[in-house]
Amino acid sequence: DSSDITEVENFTKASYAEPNSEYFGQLKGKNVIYISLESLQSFMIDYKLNGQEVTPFLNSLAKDSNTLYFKNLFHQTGQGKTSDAEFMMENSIYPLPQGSVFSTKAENTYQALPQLLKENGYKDTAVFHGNNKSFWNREENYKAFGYDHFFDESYYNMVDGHVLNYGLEDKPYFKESMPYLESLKQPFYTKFITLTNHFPYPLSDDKKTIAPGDTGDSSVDNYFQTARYMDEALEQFFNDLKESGLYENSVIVMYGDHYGISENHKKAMSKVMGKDINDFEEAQLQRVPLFIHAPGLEGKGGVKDTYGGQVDVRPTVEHLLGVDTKNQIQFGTDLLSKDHQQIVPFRNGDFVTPEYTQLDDKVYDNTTGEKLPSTEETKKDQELVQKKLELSDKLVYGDLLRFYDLKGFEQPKRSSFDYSKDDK
Ligand code: GP9
Ligand code: MN
Repeated sequence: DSSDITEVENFTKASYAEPNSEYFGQLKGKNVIYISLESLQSFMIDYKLNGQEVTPFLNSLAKDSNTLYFKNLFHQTGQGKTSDAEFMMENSIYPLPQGSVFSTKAENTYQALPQLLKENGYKDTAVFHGNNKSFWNREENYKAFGYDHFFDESYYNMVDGHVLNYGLEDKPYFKESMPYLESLKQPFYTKFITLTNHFPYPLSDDKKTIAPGDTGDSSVDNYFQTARYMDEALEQFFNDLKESGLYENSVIVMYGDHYGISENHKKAMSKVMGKDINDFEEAQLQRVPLFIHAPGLEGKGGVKDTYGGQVDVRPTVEHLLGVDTKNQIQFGTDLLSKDHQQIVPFRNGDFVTPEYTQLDDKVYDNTTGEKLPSTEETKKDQELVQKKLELSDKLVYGDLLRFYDLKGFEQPKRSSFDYSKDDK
């Protein structure tokens, strides 16, 4: 009931982190392009396989002075995988401990980023994805989030040789997206969801431009090849954005959605990483890359070692866009703020801080990987993590945002969206 929303409101507002004045509004009015990087883990950035970079384009972006590259960002997804990551990016709320929030809670009231930005001068919102719009119940969630357009597989040429695994391959996908993107009113808010770097990482031989790994575990070995393909697709997309003129006026936010190599591949990953992958190291591998790239950063980028999670991306981006978030209900905080607290919950209640990692109530020193005794401090951090997850779940299960009156926010009307109406 409404006393529950008050509890959530008091908690989230108490953890609000003031924007960093060096960055607040730096990207005001820019087009926003999110890209979900399927299954990309941070260890791939700058990784060399047989002396060769796997993701040379992303590596170069990570070093670009117009990129904020976060190397200590962790995914916080549960069983909803890609869709859980989308949920956090746009709501700054945790996904569910069991099942997928997209599949079960699409009828909830949300105050999601696409709709929020419409209240801040954005004129069009769109998602691009080369799979069926019903996958992960996306269509229903996107209506609740305020998306005007959803270019799903019905807008692309799903022809032999271009379709693999879950849908359209990334290169034709980005290529065919360009005319739709250019048709949007500016400034726009958009999201692209890549697919090719998805388990079990198949790719036809003529599209492989790097040799596979040599661990003998085929999904790990092939992962390098599909990641390279995705990297090339992204470079092609950046070039097309430049050619269209959109690049100069856009911010491109790219994030790894979740791990690609599960804990069932520790043996192969030990070979890849050159060290024994135990539980502690497995937790460190849950880092996913976050790039915020924009010419409008005017050289204020850099590699950031701040610890954070996917729930923190929304307030970070909003503040760069000059959007005041003080009254928003959100569980994340601005990664660029000096008030950002570096305690990163995983969805199962484990957590990571810059100093230590807690897994199953066991505490590990990040420098040595050795076990440490619990202390007052670790117990306090654990309580905070539990409180966050508990209140977030209360919010979602109780559909509590329907009781929260966010000033200036207009609830999107589901019936006003028809995702089959755009010209093909
Ligand atoms: C499917 C794509 C992959 O449309 O998002 O889903 P995943 O299995 O990674 O959640
Ligand atoms: Mn995914």
